[in-house]
Amino acid sequence: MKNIRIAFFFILLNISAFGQVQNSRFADNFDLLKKDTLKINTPLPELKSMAIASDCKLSIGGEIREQFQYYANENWAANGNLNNNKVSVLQRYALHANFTLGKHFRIYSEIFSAFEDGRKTPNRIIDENKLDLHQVFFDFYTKLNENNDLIIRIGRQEMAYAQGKLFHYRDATNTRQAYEGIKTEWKNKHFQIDAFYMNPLLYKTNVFDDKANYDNHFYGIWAKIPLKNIFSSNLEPYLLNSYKKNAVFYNQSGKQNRYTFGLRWHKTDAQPFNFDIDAAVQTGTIGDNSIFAYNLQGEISYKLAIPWNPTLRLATEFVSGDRSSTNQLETFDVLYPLNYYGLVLPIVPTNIKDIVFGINAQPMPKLDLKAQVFYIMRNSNSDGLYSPPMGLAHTNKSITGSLSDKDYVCTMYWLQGTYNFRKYIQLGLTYNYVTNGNYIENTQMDSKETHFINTFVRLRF
Ligand SMILES: [Ca+2]
Repeated sequence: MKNIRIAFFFILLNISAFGQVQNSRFADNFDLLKKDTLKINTPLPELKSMAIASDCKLSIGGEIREQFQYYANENWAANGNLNNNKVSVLQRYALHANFTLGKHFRIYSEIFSAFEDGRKTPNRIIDENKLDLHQVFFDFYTKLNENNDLIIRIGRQEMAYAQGKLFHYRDATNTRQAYEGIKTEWKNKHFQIDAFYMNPLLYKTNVFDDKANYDNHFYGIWAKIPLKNIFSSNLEPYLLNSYKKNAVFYNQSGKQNRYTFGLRWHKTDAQPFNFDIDAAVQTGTIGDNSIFAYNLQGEISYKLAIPWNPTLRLATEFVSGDRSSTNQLETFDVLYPLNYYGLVLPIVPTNIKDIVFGINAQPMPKLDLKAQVFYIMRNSNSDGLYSPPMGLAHTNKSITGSLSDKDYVCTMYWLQGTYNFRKYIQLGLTYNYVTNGNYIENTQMDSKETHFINTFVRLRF
């Protein structure tokens, strides 16, 4: 099986394909051969915009990604270093078909296969999913009138908002996250308003065994309003409700009904100066108790007009954690986020205050270099750290059993290079070094600094 997979990979490496593709492949331009906006010559034009009948077209595409990962002291050497000095090989394959019927309908479907070899602690759902239907949805497009467009999307689908801090398809891990439900997008030149109701997918590692998780659901309204006269920025008010049948936090657990009221203001148009500010408040109930939590995030960046075009970036998060033994829960629920701190640090930004300094540069047009430093503190001593999407990751109790009074989690250094080869092949190398701060030393026996190397090659066609 392994040999077949590797042979399949090298055969496909020899096939030239497309580039400039979207991370969620359903957002690709499937009118490629009509409009040719991607300006890519492919030896496989027969896979794109195939005319099945009049006004009825089929496009096929996909992705192969191979990763090699190496850990020293994964998770600050928790679990007795089982995975030290092991190289983990992660492979994933995706194949999608986009079928458009006239101007009003399309069906998009994608199958997905992910494998891991080499870890001593294998079969993690973020690494393995042998074969499953990752997405299948139906789109209906219509014009409400001359200026207003409406899309209704029903089925299993990826979604992402606001840089993925609340909902994301989570690309860094070997498997990706999708949701099942219905979403509408109402667009005109003044705003876009999305409304959705979703169940997250509950993943299992075997063949065609993934199902919607009916114990958890969420619905919401997310608006995007361009403010052309104010730095060409965008305003995004959003309102969400999330229900979890059994939400688990360090100090409370139970049936949770949680509302999120948020406002994001950002300018991310690649001009020299950009910013992104997001503030959210959460209320609701868990068991018989009330919830009050908040999240403040800010980011500014500036691109210098000097050789290599470096962009300097400064970001911060201030996210509430549970404060004390009062009945109210103050832990912010990040819902279904991306891996904000990368693969090396499987924690989500809640009960966190951090500062991030980064620099990106392009020594040549196809090469992107990135260096970042994260300085991460715990916000409340009464609460621990949480893993994606929202599980228990690191205790609030010290080795001696009392609440830990330390709050410095770590400093993480992140070096990354990405090379885009012939538009459709991407090569990447990441190195992370994570210190063990006094909170980690205080709560985990024999904790050690973590090193992590990840290299990948990705082909998309
Ligand atoms: Ca499965």
